[in-house]
Amino acid sequence: MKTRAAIAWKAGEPLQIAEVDLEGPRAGEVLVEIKATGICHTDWYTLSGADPEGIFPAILGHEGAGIVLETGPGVTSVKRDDHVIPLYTPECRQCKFCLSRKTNLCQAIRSTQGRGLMPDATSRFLLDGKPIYHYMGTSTFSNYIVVPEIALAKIRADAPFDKTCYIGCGVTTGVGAVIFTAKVEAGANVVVFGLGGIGLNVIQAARMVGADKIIGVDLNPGREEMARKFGMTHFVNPKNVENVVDTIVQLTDGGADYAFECIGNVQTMRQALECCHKGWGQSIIIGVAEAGKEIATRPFQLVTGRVWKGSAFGGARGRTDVPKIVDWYMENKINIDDLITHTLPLDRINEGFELMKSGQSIRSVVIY
Ligand code: NAD
Ligand code: DAO
Ligand code: ZN
Repeated sequence: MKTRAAIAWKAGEPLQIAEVDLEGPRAGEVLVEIKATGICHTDWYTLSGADPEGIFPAILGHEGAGIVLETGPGVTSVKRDDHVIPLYTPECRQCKFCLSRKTNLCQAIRSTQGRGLMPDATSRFLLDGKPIYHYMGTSTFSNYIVVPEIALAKIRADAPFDKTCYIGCGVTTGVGAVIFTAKVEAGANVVVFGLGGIGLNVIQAARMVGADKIIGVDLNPGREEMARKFGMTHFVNPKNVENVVDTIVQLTDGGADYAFECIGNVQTMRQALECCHKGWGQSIIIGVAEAGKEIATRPFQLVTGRVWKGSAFGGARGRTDVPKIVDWYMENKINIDDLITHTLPLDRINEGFELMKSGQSIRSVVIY
C-alpha cells in the first residue's frame, strides 16, 4: 500500500512529505493507521545530526497513537480495530531483561531497531524501490506503519488519539520517572531541571504522589506560569541567582530528596546531583546529552550518599504500564490537554520543529 510520510533525507534538512510504499505485516507484525503523533525533542536530536545512531533516509516520529488495520501470522495480543500506542521500548515478556523485572529495557529487537530495520533485518518502507529506514521502531511521521506486536500497547477505545499520542513518549517518560524509576513518596522535596515537554510531566506526577516542595529550574521565564499550573511551588531561573545548587539546598533545608534532569545538558546534570540531600538524595537523568559528552562530579558526592540514576521511557513496561497511564488521563488524574499547545497537519510538520526549537510550544501534535 501507499502511505503519506515525512521523510528525513539528511541531517539538518527539513522533512519532505512524500508517498511511500509500505509492505504489509509479516509474521509477528501489525499494520497500524497512525491517527496522531507528537513532535518530541528527540526527533529533533536525530534530525539535527547530533544523534550518533541517526540513520538517513528515515521516517522519524516515535510518539503516536492509532488503530490496528491488519495483523500478520501468529499475532495474538492485538486484533483489527484495536486502539494502540506504538512503543519504542517494546515489552516481549520473554527476554532476560523483561524477565529480570529490574528494567524496562527489553532487548528482544534492540539490534535491528537500532539499525532502522524490522526484526527480520529489512525495511517495510520503500521509495522508488529503495528502502527508507524505520526510526526507533515506530516511525510515526508516517500515516501507516508496520511494527512488531511486542511494540504495541493496546489502549481503551474511548481515549482521544490527539492526546494519547503524547503518552507514547513525553507523558510516560516524565510521569514514569517519578512513579516507576524514583518511586517518589508523599512529602518528598522534588527538583525538576527543564520545564519542557518532559519536565512538566515530572512536575504533575510529583504533585500526584503528594510531593511537598516542587522546585522548577528553567532559563525560560515563560515556563513559570504553566509549571505552577501543573504543581510547581518554587521557580528558580539560573539567570537570577548566584548559585543554583546553593539556592536549592537553602530552599529544601539541606537538599532535594529527588532531582530530575530533563534538559540533556551535562552541567545541569551535575547540578541536579549536587543539589540532592546528603545521605539519600537521588538524581534521575532523563535528558539525552549530545554525542560524546561526559558527566562529572566529585566522587565524594556519591560516597556521602547521593545516588545517580537514569530513566528511559520513565522505566515503564510499555504493554503493561501505558494502558494504565491512558486510564489516569481519562480519569483526570493527569492533564495532557494543556500541554498540547499546537496541532498541525502533516504537511506543516516542519513548523512544529520550529515552534519547539524557539521554545514557543510545549508539544505540537500532527493530526493525520
Ligand atoms: P524541551 O526542549 O521541551 O525542554 C527543555 C527545557 O529546558 C526548556 O524549557 C529549556 O528552556 C530548558 N533549558 C535548556 N537549557 C537549560 C539550562 N541550561 N538550564 C535550565 N533550563 C534549561 O525538551 P523535552 O522534550 O522536555 O526533552 C528534554 C530532554 O529529555 C531531551 O534531552 C530529550 O531528548 C530527553 N528525553 C529523554 C527521554 C528518556 O526516555 N530518557 C524521553 C524523551 C525525551
Ligand atoms: O535498550 O539500549 C537500549 C535502548 C533503549 C532506548 C531508550 C531510549 C530512551 C532515551 C531516548 C529518548 C527517547 C525519546
Ligand atoms: Zn523483552
